[in-house]
Amino acid sequence: MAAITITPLSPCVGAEIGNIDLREPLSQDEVSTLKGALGKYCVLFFRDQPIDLAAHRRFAQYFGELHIHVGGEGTASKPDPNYPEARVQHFDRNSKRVSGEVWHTDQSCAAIPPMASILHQTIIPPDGGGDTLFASMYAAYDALSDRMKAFLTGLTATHDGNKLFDKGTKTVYPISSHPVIAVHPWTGKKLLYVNRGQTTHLNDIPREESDAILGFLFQHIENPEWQMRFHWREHSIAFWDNRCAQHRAIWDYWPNVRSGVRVQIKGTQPPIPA
Ligand SMILES: O=C(O)CCC(=O)C(=O)O
Ligand SMILES: [Fe+2]
Repeated sequence: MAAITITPLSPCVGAEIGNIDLREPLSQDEVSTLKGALGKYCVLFFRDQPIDLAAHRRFAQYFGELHIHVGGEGTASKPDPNYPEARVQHFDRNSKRVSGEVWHTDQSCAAIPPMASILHQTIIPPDGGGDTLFASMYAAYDALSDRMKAFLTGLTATHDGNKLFDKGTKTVYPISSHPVIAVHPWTGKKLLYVNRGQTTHLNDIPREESDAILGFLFQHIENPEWQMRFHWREHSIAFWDNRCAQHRAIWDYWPNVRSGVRVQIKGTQPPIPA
């Protein structure tokens, strides 16, 4: 079979992978090409991949162990009854909310957040809705002024699952501190590591300063210059690097159905300070 192809979809983030069949095992060469592309483009997309859960799990396991969601009962997605590390993300007329409607990094409240997420959509709304936005945190960091980069370097921030997940459940959500500027362990590139979904405050500075700076950073992260919008088709897959990408789901398709399955890959270490 011809070598896999990598086609960038925007200048800063996202690439489509071609010449690959995820129903079949991958070669070591293919896996290392995908790893290189993931760290570089932050999110990889695959089209027309009608995989079952076994192939989905096998694909994820080329990159690490499978991760179990730390959100417990407080999430819009639900665990697969047989494989708790797989989450069913089914939304329809009866849904009160969907997963990921605010810009975020998946489970940054965890001491070791998941390294990556792999989402496979099986039912797509008929009206063209249900896109997902992705943003590059490398580009968001690079665009800061040298003064702001210097100020943020060495700071840590608190990430609290209570900010994002449902209140009033029995689940005790994690709370962790992570560097505001982190280094990607594969590429060595610096990135901005705070997110609207879970970051509550910058540590060791007054709350007023923290609120103002985080307010600026959240807005900065959401600048369309370093984001892209992915339009799903049936059996599309998005594989995002949860260290250098943030994402946001768009719920513009109610009362239509959108249905997918996601597995996540465990992180191997906490975010590395720059
Ligand atoms: O449904 C989507 O487009 C993404 C939802 C989300 O935030 C996630 O799967 O982590
Ligand atoms: Fe998410």
